[in-house]
Amino acid sequence: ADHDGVTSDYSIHVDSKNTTYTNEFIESKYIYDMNHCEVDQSTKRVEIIPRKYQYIFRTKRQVQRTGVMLVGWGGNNGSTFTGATIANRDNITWMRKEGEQFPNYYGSLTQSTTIRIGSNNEGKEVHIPFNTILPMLHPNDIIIGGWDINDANLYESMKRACVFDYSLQEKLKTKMTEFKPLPSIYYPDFIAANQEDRANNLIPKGTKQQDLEHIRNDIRNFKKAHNLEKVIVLWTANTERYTDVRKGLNLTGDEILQSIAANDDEISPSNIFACAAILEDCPYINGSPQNTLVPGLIELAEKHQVFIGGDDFKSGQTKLKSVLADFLVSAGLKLQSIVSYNHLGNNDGKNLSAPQQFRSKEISKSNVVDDMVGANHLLYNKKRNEHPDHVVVIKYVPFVKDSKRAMDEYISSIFMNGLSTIAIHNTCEDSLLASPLIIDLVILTELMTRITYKTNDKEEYQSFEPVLAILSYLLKAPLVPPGTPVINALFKQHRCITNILSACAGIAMDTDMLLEHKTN
Ligand code: NAI
Ligand code: DG6
Repeated sequence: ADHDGVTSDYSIHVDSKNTTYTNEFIESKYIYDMNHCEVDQSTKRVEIIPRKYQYIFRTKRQVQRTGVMLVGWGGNNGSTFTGATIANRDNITWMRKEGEQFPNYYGSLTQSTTIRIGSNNEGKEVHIPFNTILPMLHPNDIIIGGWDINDANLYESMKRACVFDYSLQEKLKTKMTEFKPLPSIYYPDFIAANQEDRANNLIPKGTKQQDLEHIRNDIRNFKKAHNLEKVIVLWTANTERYTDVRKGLNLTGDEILQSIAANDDEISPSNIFACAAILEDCPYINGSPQNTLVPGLIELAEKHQVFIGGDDFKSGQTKLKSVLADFLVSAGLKLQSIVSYNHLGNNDGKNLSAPQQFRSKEISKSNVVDDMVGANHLLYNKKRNEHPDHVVVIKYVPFVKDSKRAMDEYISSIFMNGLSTIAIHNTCEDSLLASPLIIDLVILTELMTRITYKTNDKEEYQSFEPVLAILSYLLKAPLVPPGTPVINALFKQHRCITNILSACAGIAMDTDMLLEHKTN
């Protein structure tokens, strides 16, 4: 009764001199208040100097005709994302023993969440759908394509994934059969040896330079064939092992281009895809944990002003971890031990049963509490480099297929040295958690390509920094511009997105103070 919600067929209009609407743009003047701090260790005093920065944000109103090219299209995520998008677009319903089922976009930040925007005359809170804050691409309109080293069409992939109910698979059969992944690049050294029998859909064997040209050509063809204004390339293929990062190989843009030209063994398939995307002016998103986006590729993206984002979709266990750890540490409880165990039986689990690929995942799953621990020096002694124990276990159990089991134990020291142990068990189809993230990553990345800003000292509007840290909410090991802080705490990441979009729309951001209800 205390809420007033609107649906996605509403639009918003901001009645303020700081927000202007033209046919082409939404323009918003925004004052960014920031505390500059000077810490004097000798006098133990923190001097806080409030500073104000003026920004003008400009958002193009016209959404671009956008395609996504998935690397690993025939995998569980690729087929689930594709089938779900078709089911939603065509309003396909299906039967299961509980009765008729309707498609939805649950789990998608852009499609299934709301933002509190203010209050109405009766003091009721007004919530708007996330995707009405600024003009956004609709998932039903995303044109989907991509590559896979396996030649199965998308119907066969969907069947193999065992994610959707049988009757939904049958209803999607005609459309999904039409989709066939393009042949891809396979360098066996990078994914688990147990994937070899899938590799039957490969581009002709040549040099890595030829592979790069081939993929660039695929992107150009896809863009032209579908008359697209924007193509986003997103890696949802198998987790690769880490590549070396060293001088001469991939520390600069020139080095990585030279290493590709020299056919260097340490250039991975994902390096080639990222490089091809950047050179084709297409944003590249890494949904897996490997270190594709080496310094040389970041430099290349900066040079070409193309957005990149990564790493590793953040779906269930890690999302919860980044909430729970934040809650415990923010409550003044000293989180001492986290043990995260998973077993799953899909092809991802099979690939991760190999040590080097597991190691990539272990790294991305392990660093997710560092910022919360680092922010509380009262609980964790910085000089002693105190940090909770953190162990990650993943086991492959074919029988459970895509239905992943995740068990976590959190032990914290509490008041007067008591202990609190929290144990969590989650069972859930992994790909049904990951696929909505693909939707959000595409929609938010497309939106970011339409936003520019200007500060007082600049003449020209410019794009945001090419490394899209704003996508951190959706990714386990957020890639951020060199030298900038990594934020893992989930609700800080959430506020970062909603506040930046609010600023661009010219809406005062939600401070949660609700002063109107606390003052006379
Ligand atoms: P999957 O194993 O079902 O699909 C991967 C697909 O990539 C396969 O069809 C495989 O043939 C293909 N592939 C491998 N190398 C390729 C290459 N060089 N070029 C083109 N295709 C290639 O895996 P799934 O479950 O779809 O996951 C995909 C990735 O997303 C994995 O790295 C996984 O760790 C990551 N991920 C998955 C999450 C989930 O909840 N499902 C969450 C977080 C990350
Ligand atoms: C088992 O850990 C397989 C992985 O690919 C995960 O399922 C995936 O990375 C999701 O992990 P999380 O921690 O975001 O739920």
